[in-house]
Amino acid sequence: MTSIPIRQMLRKYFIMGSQDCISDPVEILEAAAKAGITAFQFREKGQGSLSGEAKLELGKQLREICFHYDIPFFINDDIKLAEPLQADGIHIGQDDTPAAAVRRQFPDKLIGLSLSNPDEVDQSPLSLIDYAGAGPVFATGSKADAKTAVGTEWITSLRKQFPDLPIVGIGGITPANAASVLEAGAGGVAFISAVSRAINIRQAVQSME
Ligand code: TZP
Ligand code: MG
Repeated sequence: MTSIPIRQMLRKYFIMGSQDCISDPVEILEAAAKAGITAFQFREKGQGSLSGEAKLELGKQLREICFHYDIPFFINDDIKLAEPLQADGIHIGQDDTPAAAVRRQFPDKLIGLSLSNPDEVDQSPLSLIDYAGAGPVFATGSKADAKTAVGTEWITSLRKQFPDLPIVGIGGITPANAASVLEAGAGGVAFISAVSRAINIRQAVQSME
């Protein structure tokens, strides 16, 4: 289990599965790790994604890289992989296993929850989670069922309502707009395509500020 403080790990949070990658996911994660990402989420999901044994095998390779570079490893949704992949945390959406059940099953793991609008905030047990993923801040092409982009105003509003909640912005975040997400009050930025499809991964990660 990682001892890195949650706020530090949210700073540059890379999310990816093989479906997001323009080349070998293992090489992409290795390059992103060397360039300074602060957390990784394995999100093998959507069109073209792996399942079953192939998903587990890729997860193990990505997990090894995170161990090597001391980068906290999160699993998206698929809580049955949390133990086999020795995940530090689990990220869930509003339609996944409820946070209360995840917390019961994994008292010692970190839990992240997606928050896209005030109704979701009202129905979410925020005291049980470790951080909120707020967005999509900008339009995204990486999630087929993404909700409407909510802008940096959503970050501002969450920050005002919950001054102590660790928040990471997600959705359409690039080196060109990351600063606006941080200035709105997010503790960090989460991104898929800006790095998984980057020509220069090092430059993309380093300029997320
Ligand atoms: N949740 C909200 S937007 C999104 C997820 C998983 C996709 C983010 O991908 P990108 O490529 O950084 O827009
Ligand atoms: Mg989900």
